[in-house]
Amino acid sequence: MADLLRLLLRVAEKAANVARVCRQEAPLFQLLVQEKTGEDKNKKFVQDFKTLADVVIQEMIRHDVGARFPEMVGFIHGEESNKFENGLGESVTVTVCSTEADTAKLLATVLDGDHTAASLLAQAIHQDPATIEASTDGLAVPLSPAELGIWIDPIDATSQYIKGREEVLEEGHLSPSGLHCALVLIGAYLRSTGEPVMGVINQPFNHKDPAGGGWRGKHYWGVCCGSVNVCSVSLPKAGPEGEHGPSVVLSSSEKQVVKEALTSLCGPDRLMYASGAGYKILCVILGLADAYVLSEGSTFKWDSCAPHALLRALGGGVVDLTQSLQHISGARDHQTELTYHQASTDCKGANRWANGGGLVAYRDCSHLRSIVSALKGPL
Ligand code: 2IP
Ligand code: CA
Ligand code: CA
Repeated sequence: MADLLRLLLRVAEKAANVARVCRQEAPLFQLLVQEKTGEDKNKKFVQDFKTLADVVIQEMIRHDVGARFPEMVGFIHGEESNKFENGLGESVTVTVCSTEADTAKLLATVLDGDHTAASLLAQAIHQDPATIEASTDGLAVPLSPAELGIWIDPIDATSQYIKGREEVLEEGHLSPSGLHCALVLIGAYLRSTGEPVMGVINQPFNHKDPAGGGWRGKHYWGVCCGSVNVCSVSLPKAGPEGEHGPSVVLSSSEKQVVKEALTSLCGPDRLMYASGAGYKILCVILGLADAYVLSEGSTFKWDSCAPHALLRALGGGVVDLTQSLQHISGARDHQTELTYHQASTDCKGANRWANGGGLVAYRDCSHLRSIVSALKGPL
């Protein structure tokens, strides 16, 4: 199944190209950032284009994975629906066609006849990405495609992607907002148990090419199944024991009680804020924070599946916060780890796939335990 990993790395890179093209090519960029002015139809059209970038990327990934592994067709899910309504109120199903010309033709119907924009998008979708550097040689993954399902978030942290603030990243530091928070997330899980087993994260806007060639990305991957635990990120060295509590990253919209309880545990300097659910879990993977705590059910299976697989490969995980709070302290168990195969039957629409109980993403179980006990009283 190392073939699947290589394919996911390739399609994630293609997705990153599409995300970059939408910002680099003037006709697409204008659609992306256009202010919502004018009549209602225009407002809706611009809003739709933002979603279209996501839909197109998701369909491209679904198409490429399904073409190579037909056993997975029907089990490749994502955030977006491919049913799309254009500015004229017509319903169009966005798919990737067998030729670039056909894809361009279909996209033009969604883009209200804007052939330039449609051709640029189709070109990026049908282009082969540059070869991905990933040392997957010799990696044997004991899984078959018929056992797996996939969750795709074509662009996580869309608001940061649209705003497009450029940040120069400092090695070893978390940068709270900006283009670098936008990530392509593709995770694979076991259909039988819902465990996340393989994940690919592509960060399309990691740094600017010093030679002026535009944005360059970065990718990360991990596999965790049976005795195979491999991650492209090596575990950062643990800090000096006992001196501090864990460092924790939160959403800026986190509840005050949670901020207060964690300030007592961690100290005020060790609480950080960042945009993007995927980016916050990536910060934990990279050791820029020890944990990510979220008390609300505002993330979804497609946000956490891919980065969860990387954390598991590093010996950590992502648990349901509400369930963890109900558990007897000290007992480290896998029962509270998030799973990816079952919808919540008591919810409707996208919320069926929400991580409804909130979450804690962690690398080290001892941090998880101290965080859960610190939150037990206040929550
Ligand atoms: C969002 C995005 C947001 C996040 C939210 C996700 O996904 O990652 O940034 O909120 O939970 O669902 P926050 O930044 O407050 O953590 P998308 O951008 O794909 O809608
Ligand atoms: Ca998301
Ligand atoms: Ca998204």
